[in-house]
Amino acid sequence: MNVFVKFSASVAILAGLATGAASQEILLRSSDTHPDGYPTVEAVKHMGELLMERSGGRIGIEVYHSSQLGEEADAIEQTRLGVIDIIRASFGPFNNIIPETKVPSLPYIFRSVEHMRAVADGDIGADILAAFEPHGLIGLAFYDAGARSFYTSETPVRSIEDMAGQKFRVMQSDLFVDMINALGADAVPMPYGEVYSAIQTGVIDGAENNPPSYETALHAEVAPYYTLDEHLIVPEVLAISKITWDRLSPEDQELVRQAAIDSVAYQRELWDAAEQASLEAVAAAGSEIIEVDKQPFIDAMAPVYEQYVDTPELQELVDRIQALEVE
Ligand code: GTR
Repeated sequence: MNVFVKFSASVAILAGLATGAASQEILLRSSDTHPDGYPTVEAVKHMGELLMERSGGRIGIEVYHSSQLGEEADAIEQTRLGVIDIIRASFGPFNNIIPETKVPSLPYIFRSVEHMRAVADGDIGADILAAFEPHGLIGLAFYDAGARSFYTSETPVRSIEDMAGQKFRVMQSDLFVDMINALGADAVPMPYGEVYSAIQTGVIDGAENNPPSYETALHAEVAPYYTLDEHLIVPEVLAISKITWDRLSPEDQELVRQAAIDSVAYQRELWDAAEQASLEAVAAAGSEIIEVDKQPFIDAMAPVYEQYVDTPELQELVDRIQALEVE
């Protein structure tokens, strides 16, 4: 089947065009779990504008935000199958599928957001993105997601001891389940969209995420204690289905890849502003922002590294990341 026919059909439907005027156009469907206006959603829209401009109006992106195309783990599968063209997701839900994605998902692997950005922008980032291809996806770029911290509904976490016996939602990744176990708590993997009501009904005691997610998913309403332990600086990834990719000409592939790369600076700019604003907004709305001694959390992670850095290749990636000096 000629892909351009498929794409032009969706263009015609989405744009309400009755004629074949749009028959040369390619409209890529992109999935994001976050609401409209969130930095990742806006950055992919920006990528779409760059593509439109550079392709003379031939290639565009339609961003489906708020999990309209399904929760993250399902949307990843749909992208591997070519039903969705582009997925913007955390590295976390890829962990059980693509071994290399476990490395940027390890707790405290990055010393800072600057360290993560330096890894993302260099050879190590390129090697991690290249690891997507055998799994039906082409990794295009890293986006920022700041640092994730724990939040709870009833019992604030003021030290690692307060983790004991509490149930935390994690993304669907075995690594995160064992990370929670290593901290003395219980993990409940579940889709992002179910977290609010799971906390509200007491199925779980809390979750973990970065401040903009904590704010925009309204988790702050039901879990007002936010502990700045910053256990994960797990980045986001932007990936395109290999099925879609293989249907593009080499020239169009280059346009798509470059537009993705060029959207990173915009995403970071939006991210930096959103992170601080979210912390201030949730604090103003009544959340308690708790400073905590991170060292016991860092120390507790050794078994997670032992279990999940389980091949010489993954160990080498860890070593390269740890050895990378940042100005
Ligand atoms: C957010 C991330 C989402 C999603 C979500 C989650 O920080 O941007 O892609 O992974 O966390 O916890 O499910």
